[in-house]
Amino acid sequence: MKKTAILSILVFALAISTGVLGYLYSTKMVEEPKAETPQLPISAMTDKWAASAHADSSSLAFRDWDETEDKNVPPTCAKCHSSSGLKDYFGLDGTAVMAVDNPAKIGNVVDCSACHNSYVETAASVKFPSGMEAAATSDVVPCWTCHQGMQGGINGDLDKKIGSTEVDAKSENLGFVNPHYLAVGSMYLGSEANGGYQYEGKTYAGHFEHAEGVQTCTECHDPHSLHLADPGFKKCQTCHAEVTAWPDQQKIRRTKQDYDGDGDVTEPTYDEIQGLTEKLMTAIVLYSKDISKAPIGYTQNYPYWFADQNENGTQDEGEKGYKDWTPRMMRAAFNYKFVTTSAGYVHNPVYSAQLLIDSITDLSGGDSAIALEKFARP
Ligand code: HEC
Ligand code: HEC
Ligand code: HEC
Ligand code: HEC
Ligand code: HEC
Ligand SMILES: [Ca+2]
Ligand SMILES: [Ca+2]
Ligand SMILES: [Ca+2]
Repeated sequence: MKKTAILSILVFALAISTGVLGYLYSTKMVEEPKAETPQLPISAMTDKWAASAHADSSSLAFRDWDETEDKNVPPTCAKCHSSSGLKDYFGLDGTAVMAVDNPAKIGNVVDCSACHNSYVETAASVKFPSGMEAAATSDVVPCWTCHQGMQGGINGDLDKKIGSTEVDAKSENLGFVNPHYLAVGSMYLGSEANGGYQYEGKTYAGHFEHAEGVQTCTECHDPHSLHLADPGFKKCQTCHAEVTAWPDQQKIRRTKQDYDGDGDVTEPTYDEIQGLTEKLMTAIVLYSKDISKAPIGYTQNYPYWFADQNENGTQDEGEKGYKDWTPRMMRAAFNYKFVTTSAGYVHNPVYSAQLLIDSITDLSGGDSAIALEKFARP
């Protein structure tokens, strides 16, 4: 008896609450068109921004210089790790344009003035680390400027370091060249920014031609909260019915090709790229043992690549940064980090697949033990 009583109270309460909610919802729906009370856009934007990663002054991205002697963000880092550095780069402080001339204060986050300023209003292009310049609308100029990485695969330090070293030879001058983090602008633009290491003789996809309403950074990301722009995942659902919650974006598939060569042509594109990523890692490790004669391992934090002396895949005490690089390994390692730190599957799946497949193929040219599966290069 007691149980049924409780149950009926619950059902009753539920009925009332859904009724009330339904009522509120319907009046809101009815009233919405004539609601002329202006929202307070500035405070709404400020609240969203304050809860975002851009405002997180405790994040390592804004605190990495805490222990330095002069307690400053040096000019080479300030462009993306502080608003004042970006404004210096834009020439808004009276210094040269396209150059950071002064160090910035620590903890100066990505504030309103990074994106809302007179340079951004009129800018029509953005320069990338490869030296290439791409036409841009002003809303994405700040995004592309900070989310572009620090190295282009070609025309960058990578080829300079390699110089004339033979592809499978080790040399003391060689070392990991880091594309840096969240280089999503470069990923999105593909060969129009030359962000990845593009192999000679191959052609590469340009920017990801997606669909109307989801082409630009700010069409998909709310520039203040950084989350998916309203109406969130429902925006994806209009065209991708499989998206019914976050992170269902990872279930989307449109391509008919088996990028990772595992015979599965129904798995999500996320898994095609993930499959290639894993195969590239296997290839790099195999090559390091067979050709460099020193096993390598990867960790998401500095030094990223380490000498995995006991070959267990994790960095143990005493296992230092990797030193036995060959040019082939450097290119592959560069592309591995570039694709895995820029959510390649959603920002440019074709460019991602091309870079990963070409990296595995190149490594196999030096180590015949690396299996070349039936990758479908898009
Ligand atoms: C082109 C823009 C750009 C430049 C230049 C740049 N960074 Fe970054 N950096 C970023 C972005 C974007 C992130 C995003 C980090 C994240 O994942 O939280 C980042 C992340 C980091 C992080 C945090 C990594 C983590 O695990 O959260 C460190 C540390 C860092 N950068 C150091 C540096 C240093 C040191 C320099 C200068 C030598 C530098 N960066 C120059 C854009 C840049
Ligand atoms: C990372 C870049 C970025 C940052 C940081 C940023 N904004 Fe914005 N903001 C934008 C973009 C881009 C738009 C245009 C939005 C759109 O078109 O959807 C915008 C739009 C706005 C608007 C609406 C303007 C209009 O015409 O409707 C207001 C108000 C605003 N921002 C205030 C702020 C405030 C206040 C801050 C700091 C607390 C801030 N923004 C930080 C990029 C940024
Ligand atoms: C001044 C450089 C700068 C600008 C301009 C900038 N970003 Fe960022 N962004 C960063 C840094 C640095 C981080 C990492 C922050 C952290 O770790 O707290 C980041 C983080 C992010 C994240 C990750 C959020 C998360 O929760 O992990 C997204 C998404 C993002 N930015 C999108 C954008 C978009 C879209 C724009 C343009 C409207 C933009 N950013 C403009 C530097 C910038
Ligand atoms: C089609 C919509 C779409 C577009 C266009 C888009 N993004 Fe994203 N972005 C996403 C989604 C979805 C995620 C989350 C991916 C995941 O975690 O699976 C994401 C993730 C990110 C992240 C975090 C990556 C990480 O690994 O934490 C950053 C930074 C980012 N986007 C920046 C940008 C920038 C800058 C642009 C413009 C060059 C852009 N995005 C364009 C949908 C988009
Ligand atoms: C207006 C329709 C439309 C909307 C809205 C849309 N997409 Fe797409 N999406 C497409 C089309 C069409 C393709 C195939 C594009 C191509 O390959 O040329 C695609 C492809 C993709 C792919 C790559 C799949 C593959 O196999 O190559 C991903 C990932 C993706 N969309 C994510 C998203 C996300 C995340 C959102 C929401 C933020 C979104 N889409 C919103 C139409 C849309
Ligand atoms: Ca300057
Ligand atoms: Ca597959
Ligand atoms: Ca180990």
